[in-house]
Amino acid sequence: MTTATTGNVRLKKWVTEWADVFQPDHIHWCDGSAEEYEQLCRALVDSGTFTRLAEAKRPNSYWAHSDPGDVARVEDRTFICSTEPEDAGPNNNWRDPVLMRAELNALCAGAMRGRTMYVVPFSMGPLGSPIAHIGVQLTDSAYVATNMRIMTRMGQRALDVLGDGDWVPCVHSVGSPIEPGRPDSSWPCNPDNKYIVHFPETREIISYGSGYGGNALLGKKCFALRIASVMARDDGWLAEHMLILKLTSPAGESKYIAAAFPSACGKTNLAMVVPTIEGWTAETIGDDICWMKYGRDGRLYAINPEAGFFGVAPGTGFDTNANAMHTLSGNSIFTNTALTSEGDVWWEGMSDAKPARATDWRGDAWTPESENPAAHPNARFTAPAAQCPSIAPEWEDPAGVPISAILFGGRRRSTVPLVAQAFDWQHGVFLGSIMASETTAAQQGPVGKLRFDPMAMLPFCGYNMADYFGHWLKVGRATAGNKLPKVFIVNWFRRDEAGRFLWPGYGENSRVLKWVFDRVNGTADAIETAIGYLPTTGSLDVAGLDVSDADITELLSFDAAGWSEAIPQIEEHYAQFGDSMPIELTEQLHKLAAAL
Ligand code: TSX
Ligand code: MN
Repeated sequence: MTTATTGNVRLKKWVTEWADVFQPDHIHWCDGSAEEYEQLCRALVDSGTFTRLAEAKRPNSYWAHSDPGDVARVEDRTFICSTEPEDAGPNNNWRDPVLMRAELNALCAGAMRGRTMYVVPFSMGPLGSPIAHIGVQLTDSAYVATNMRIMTRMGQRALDVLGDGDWVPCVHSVGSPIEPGRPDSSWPCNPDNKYIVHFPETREIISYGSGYGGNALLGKKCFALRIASVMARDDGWLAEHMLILKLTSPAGESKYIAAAFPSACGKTNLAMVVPTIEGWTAETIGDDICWMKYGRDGRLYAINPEAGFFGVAPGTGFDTNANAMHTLSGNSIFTNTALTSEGDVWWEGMSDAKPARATDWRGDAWTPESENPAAHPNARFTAPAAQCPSIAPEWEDPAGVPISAILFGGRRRSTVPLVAQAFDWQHGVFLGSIMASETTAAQQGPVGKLRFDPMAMLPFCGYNMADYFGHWLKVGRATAGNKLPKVFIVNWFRRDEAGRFLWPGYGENSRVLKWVFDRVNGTADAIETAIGYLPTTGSLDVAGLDVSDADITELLSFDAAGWSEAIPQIEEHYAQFGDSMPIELTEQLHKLAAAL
């Protein structure tokens, strides 16, 4: 196989040291070439991990299904190992870094026996961008190496950018050495002994026991959010769980919008939205992560640190997200979807027509009469962002794109209006810090209680969330107020008493984006309420929209009673952070309570 080379002495030493611990049979430095990708895929087909899809259906694409015990991120096995527990905060599982290192060293000893250790150099962000950062992942999973090639700029070109510089060390093992003479499993992992560990002070990641997504593709949640949030805190920038989209008006003016949503709110759908309103276009920069640094002009410039989409498949179809469907028409990897008898993939929500016969995500025979879903609810596609029809031409601009607006979205059946604008940055940080979704029967615990997910970062902030709020406030003080993005809250999920959605969502969300665009330009009307500026009925474009006036009024109403009810829950949410909570935010809460 072709191999990458580097003159980085420290990198070579680090690789040798870990090879001594893991004791792999072989070491392979990934160069990121197409030939290498093909060979890795062929090896994965031979080991039973990959099934190649029918070339006529989905060229150069593969289907994989995981161990049923390794299908999602494991938050209870995710650790932040700062020296002081207070630096991890109540939002993280803290472990002593010295003890954790000892525990991991014991686990990792010989863990790659019988396997190849892949050295995967990668850039998070366009190569050489001043907003980008380099990582190097060691992994004994060829599945991970192939996914990393889609999700990042991987291989020799990342090493060339690294030169003699610094990288974020990412160490990964599936924790399943091959005993001599024993066959390998098609999805090696260690389902009962997973560790997703972050050392924020030394900016290191060690992941053990899982081969799945966010646990194993370490550039994504572990590096680009948890470790990067710490780097951003220390160096004055923002690493956020946000999509980035470009919105262009009929007059040809473009603005860039970043938006944070908790999981299951349709972030990827919004990133690829097709506007319903005449003359407006939306293009995609990123669907999950946004790194923002100040430019010379005092504005925040954003990049998408990723090069692909690792999206939830179920619910993705031509009716809900046509751009995503086109993106994954080839050169993609599918994990825990169903495999049809015709050699294509399928999942619930992909099409109304179900395949007559399929293999479900567990590898069992499936028909439409089967009781279980064909795809796992967390089934994923891994697809190159460059294949997205709505990708903006400047998505790889090393300078990034200037952000004009930041949206914080939640899934709220009541209280939160369709859209509101924060009074200023500080108030915007307050609204982001109280983002929440109502609990449903799908979650454990009582139904209808607020589950807070500040800035959609609860599982991804690598340090104390109260300090993170403080950092957001500090970032806002670093430039002139008029250079900062305007902050908004949005909620596509308001319902009436009968449980009917009041807002059609999807492409119609472009009407909300238009109001945001016009507010940034100062051309849309609003009325001031206790929670921010709400659109006047005339200022939201509802022309040709099949929603009753009563529903629009309800969507844009200020629900004083609902907000009053939420205040004690917000107080409880803030109280968990104790004295670390920034005074500015508790003052914002007092002000809101008083105004109600
Ligand atoms: O992604 C969604 N978006 C954003 C789209 C750009 N979803 C799916 C969320 C789960 C991943 C939505 N669901 C959205 C939305 O705006 N809105 C809703 C709620 C909804 C669901 C079905 C309808 C309407 C709203 N159906 C009809 O009105 C017929
Ligand atoms: Mn995400």
